[in-house]
Amino acid sequence: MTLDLFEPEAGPSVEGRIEPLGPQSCVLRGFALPTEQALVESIDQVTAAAPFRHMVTPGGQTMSVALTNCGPLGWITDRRGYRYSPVDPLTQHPWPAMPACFLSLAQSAAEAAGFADFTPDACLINRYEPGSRMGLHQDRDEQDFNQPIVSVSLGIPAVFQFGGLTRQDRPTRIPLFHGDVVVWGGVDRLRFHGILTVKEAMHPLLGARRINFTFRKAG
Ligand code: MD3
Ligand code: FE
Repeated sequence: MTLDLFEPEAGPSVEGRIEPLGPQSCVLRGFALPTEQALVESIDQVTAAAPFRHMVTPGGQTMSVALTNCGPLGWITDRRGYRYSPVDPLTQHPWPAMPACFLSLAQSAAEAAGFADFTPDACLINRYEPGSRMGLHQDRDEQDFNQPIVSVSLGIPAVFQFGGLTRQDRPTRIPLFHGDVVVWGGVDRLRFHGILTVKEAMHPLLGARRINFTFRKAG
């Protein structure tokens, strides 16, 4: 008998690692792990052209999360409001193109979660350092709430808060780790959500940082 050095590790298939969050949302644990290297290289390429920056909310608060974007549209905020823009306000140049490994990950995750034909035109990249947080909010700046949202977590862990359709609904807490992908759609699309203050930690690829990228069809 010959030894097959290329036999994959025994373990659960992707179907075995789906955790439902709500009626139409789920966590795909570790779904991004096979492409982590390409994803981190692509983040470095995007941020070389469009660096992370701390934006200001319409209320005048500087966000603790730093952000940038890639793809045809990018989410921005300033004193005038929240919106999508085809250009980076720092340069007035178009956002960097969406890397192929980003797009194929978003599409295969949406499909694994039951959303066929997802064609995102926006990818928001958030950078959390220890102490960063994102308060409870809804994502309502997109044209079509029937389109799902896919989010990818890399680096140090964070606790995701998943609420209901009103701010008063008590959120549940879900830990998110390096490589986890979350998909939201349908009745869960407008649920309040946020990220608790990120704790001090270290990740071998990304250091003391959590990177989250969120794919949306905004236009
Ligand atoms: C849940 N980002 O950028 S994952 C955001 O981890 C944002 O950086 C968080 O919320 C992060 O707006 C959370 C993304 C996410 C996006 C849309 C959702 C979670 C969602 C819509 C409905 C429910
Ligand atoms: Fe959000």
